[in-house]
Amino acid sequence: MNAADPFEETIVAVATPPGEGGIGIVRLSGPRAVAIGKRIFAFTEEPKRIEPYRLYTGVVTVSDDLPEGGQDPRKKADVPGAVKTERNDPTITDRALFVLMRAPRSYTGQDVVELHCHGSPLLLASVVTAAVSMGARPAKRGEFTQRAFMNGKIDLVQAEAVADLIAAKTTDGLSVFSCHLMGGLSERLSDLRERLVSLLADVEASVDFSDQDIDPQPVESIVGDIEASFAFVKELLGSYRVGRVYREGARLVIAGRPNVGKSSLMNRLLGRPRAIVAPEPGTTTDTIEDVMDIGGIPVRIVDTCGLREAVGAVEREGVQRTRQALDTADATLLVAEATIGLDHQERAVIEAAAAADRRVVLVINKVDLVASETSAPPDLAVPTVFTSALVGTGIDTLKDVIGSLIVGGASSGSGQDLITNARHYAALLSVSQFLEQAHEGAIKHVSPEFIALDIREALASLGEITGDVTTDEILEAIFSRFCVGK
Ligand SMILES: Nc1nc2c(ncn2[C@@H]2O[C@H](COP(=O)(O)OP(=O)(O)OP(=O)(O)O)[C@@H](O)[C@H]2O)c(=O)[nH]1
Ligand SMILES: [Mg+2]
Repeated sequence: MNAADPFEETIVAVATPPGEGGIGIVRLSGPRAVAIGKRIFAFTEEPKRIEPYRLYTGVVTVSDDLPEGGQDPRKKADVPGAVKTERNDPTITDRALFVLMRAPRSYTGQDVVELHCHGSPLLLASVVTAAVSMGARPAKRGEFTQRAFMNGKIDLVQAEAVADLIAAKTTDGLSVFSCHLMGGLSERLSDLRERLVSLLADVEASVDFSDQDIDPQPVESIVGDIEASFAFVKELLGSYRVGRVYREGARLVIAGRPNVGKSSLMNRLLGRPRAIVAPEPGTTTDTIEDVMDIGGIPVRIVDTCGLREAVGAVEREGVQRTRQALDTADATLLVAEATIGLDHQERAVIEAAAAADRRVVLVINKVDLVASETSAPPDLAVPTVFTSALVGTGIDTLKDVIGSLIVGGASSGSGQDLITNARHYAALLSVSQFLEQAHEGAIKHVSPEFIALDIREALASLGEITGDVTTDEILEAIFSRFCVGK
């Protein structure tokens, strides 16, 4: 490492969440982690040599006048575990634990020291300040994980999975991201990489021998190999429709005429009175959103202003917002009343959603008001659920239908090598386009150099996903999503 190497800097941050807690951890990573840690922490029994991966008890002491490299204001704190403030010499101490993870067997691949203190935000901030006064630098967002990536401990897919795992909103999402973190997706991508590399070798061999009298790899076998890789990429791309919602959640818009019970349904789905419900039409004038778990998927439910010929300015704006919400929905609940047949506007919403390949469920609400069993309009090929938001009938069925509509029949939490991330999707799309080009070239017997070029481009796009090929901007964009301390 040279002097300009950012890894030469020792970084420090609070690794536990902000706020008060039983334990708060300050983490140091870098060549001076041990030296700085030892100056802040006094071992109960000073070890001859600090053993890594072993917890030591002791006292953390931070003081405004901690001398450079020197002796020991800790002695001034005669009540360990207490916070003591002396005039002219404020000293803060806490009983704590010290653990060293020695490079390269640590999260970042560098020497890492963790000081496990009590979870006082002020105390932890003081420990960080003390470490900084001793030469550490406050860590940037995601910098510990970025170092893990730079040191080859994890690839970029795994690094991103750390942020996704921390932010997961449902247990199914958690299991998808933990699979990514454990390397499940990386392994599949590396299989693909191997296939493409061997394909490239075959194609390049035929370039080398093309002007000689040696039989190159038969075109059919190259075509077949490209097709196999292409199918594999297509399958991964196809998983994005479901995978995306684990990461970003799905938007479910509840729409329909005024007073049909949209807000009542939202409240029933959420299990609490989130939106105002009233007997007169026009109660909801704006969009109202809330998040819940439906079948393992984080779903953002959007209640809307009833669709109608708007007269006033507020109504017009409300209806306009409903239209916008419908345009960005992953799925729509079109709510109608059991006592009234569907009107043309309701049919139009269903037909528009179906035409735009958006998922829609027809909800026939207020079934408690009709004596005989109602049936779905036979001409509309959409899933239909009969509910009473007032009584609670049909709500579980509705949740099941929404769940399977969003994941499209794939059982939630199954294939865990899903593509969940727009960046991965875009890069894979480009892999598939280059493979398509290579395929076309091979079929048309173009010169193998061109096929080789396409395969190289496909490999470069693939490398962007795992981080074999990357730029500072990509890294900045990824790690700035993290919190400090991760
Ligand atoms: N009988 C019966 N009444 C219902 C049902 N669902 C809702 N209601 C009643 O219908 C009225 C309107 O309900 P809301 O949930 O406010 O309807 P909305 O579609 O949100 O109405 P707007 O916001 O005005 O467009 C209220 O008096 C509800 O109690 C139901 O399933 N059965
Ligand atoms: Mg309403």
